[in-house]
Amino acid sequence: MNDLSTLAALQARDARHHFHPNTDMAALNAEGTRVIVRGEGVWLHDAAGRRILDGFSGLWNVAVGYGRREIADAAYQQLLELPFYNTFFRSTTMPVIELSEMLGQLAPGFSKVFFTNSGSEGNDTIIRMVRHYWKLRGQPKKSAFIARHNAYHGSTVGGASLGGMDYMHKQGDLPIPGVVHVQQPWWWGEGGDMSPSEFGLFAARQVGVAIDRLGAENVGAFIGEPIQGAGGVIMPPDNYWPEVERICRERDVLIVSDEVICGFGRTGAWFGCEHYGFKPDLMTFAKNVTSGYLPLGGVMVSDAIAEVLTAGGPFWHGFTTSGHPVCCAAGVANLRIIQREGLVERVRDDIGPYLKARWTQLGEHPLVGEARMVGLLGALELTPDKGARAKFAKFDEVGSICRDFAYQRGLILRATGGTMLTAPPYILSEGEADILVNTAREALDDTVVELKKRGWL
Ligand code: PXG
Repeated sequence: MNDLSTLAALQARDARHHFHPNTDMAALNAEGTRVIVRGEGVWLHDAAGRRILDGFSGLWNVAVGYGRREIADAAYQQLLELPFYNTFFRSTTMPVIELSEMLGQLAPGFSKVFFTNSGSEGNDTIIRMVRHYWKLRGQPKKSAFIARHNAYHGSTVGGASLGGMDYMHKQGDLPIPGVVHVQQPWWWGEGGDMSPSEFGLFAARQVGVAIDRLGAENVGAFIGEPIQGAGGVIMPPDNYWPEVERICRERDVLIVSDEVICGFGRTGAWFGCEHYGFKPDLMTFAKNVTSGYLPLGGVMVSDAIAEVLTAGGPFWHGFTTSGHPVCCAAGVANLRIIQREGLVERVRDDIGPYLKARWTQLGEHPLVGEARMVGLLGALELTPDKGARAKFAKFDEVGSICRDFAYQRGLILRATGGTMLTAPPYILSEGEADILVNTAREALDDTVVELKKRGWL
C-alpha cells in the first residue's frame, strides 16, 4: 500500500476515534499519524510505502525482531487448544506451567512468578505484595517506597506513583501517599562538579538519607530500574548499585529491580541486576518476555519472600488474565528463540560491542555531549556546549527535532528531552548497525542546520 490518499483516509479515521497515549492529540492530528502496516526483522513498513529501520524495537520490546512465525504459531495453536482458562480457581494451564518453570530457571533464586498483563500492573502488584509481606512478618508499618526522580514504572496509579515523572504526577494527584523520590544517578545531567564515582556514591546515599528520614521501620522497599529507560537510558556509575544494595540490606529494606526494559537480555545479561551485580528481592518484568508479540508481565519473587507469602494464606490480588495461556505460550516460544539463537550472548559479545564501538564514535559529533551504550541500550546527550555538559534551553524540543529528522531518513530513534535513545532488536546485523549509526549521524547533522536556523546554536 503506498497510495497517499488511502493513507490520508486512514489518518482521518484514526484522528476521529483513537485516543493515543502520551500524545498531544491536537498536534498529532494536524500532522497525521504514522500508520505502520508490517514488520520483518528489524524493518517496519508504513502505509506510505516506506521502509524504516526500527532502532527502538517497537517500544523497547521486540527483542527477537518482527515476523517470527514460531511465536505466531505457538499462539495460534494455543488459541485452538484452549484460548482461555483462569488461574484463580485452583487451576493452571500448560503454557503457565511451562513459562513459570522457564522463568524460574532463568532467574536462579526466584522460585515464584506472579503473572500480570503489563509492567504497570507488575509494579502495582509489587506495592501490594511488599505491604502484604511485611504484615506477614509482623511489621505492618513498613509500607513506604523509595523511588527515584525521573524513573519510569508505568502508568497505573501505583506505577505512575513509583515513577518519578512530575508531568504524570501533576495530572493525577500523584504520587499516592507513602512514595518518596530521591536523586537519580544521571551523572551527565546532574552530576555537577563531582566525578562519576563521587556522584554514584552521592546518589546512592540519598536512598539511605530518605530511609533514615522516614525511619527504616516505616520503609518497605526501594525500587529502581537497573538502567533508567524512558528517563533517558541512564546508566548509573558502577559503584551506585552496590552502595544502594548495602544501604538497603543494612536497613532491612527490600530491593525491587524493575526489569521491564532491562530484562531478557537487553543489557547482555538475562537481567539488568546481573549486569550490575546486585541481588534484588523482587523483579518486575514485561515487554521482552514475549518480545511484545502479546501482552504479558509479572513479578519474580525471591525464594525467601516466596516462602513467607506461601505460608501466609491467600494474597488477595490478581487479574482475570493473570497467566493468560495464549500470552504465556507466546512467551515460551519467544524465550526458546532467545535461548536457541544465543541472543543474550549475541548482545553481550557480538552485536552489542559492535554497535557500541560505532555508536560511541557519535560522541565526536559537535552536537553530542556523551554517547553511551550498555548491551543494546544506547543514548546520546545533545548539547550546545560539550565541555560544560550544557543542556539546551529548549531541552524538550531539540530531541524531537532530531528524532523527526531520523524518521525522515528512515530510522526510528526515541527522544527523551534532549537525549536520543536507541534499543534495537537483538537480531540487528552488522550492516544494519552501520545503517543505524550512519543515519543517526545524518539526523544529527540535519539537527545542527535546523538549530542554527532557529538561532539555538
Ligand atoms: N517499568 C519500566 C521500567 C518500563 O519501562 C513499565 C514499567 C510499564 O510497563 P507497561 O507494560 O505497563 O507499559 C515500563 C514501560 C517510553 C515508554 O516512552 C516506556 C514504557 C512504556 C511506554 C512508553 O519510553 N515503559
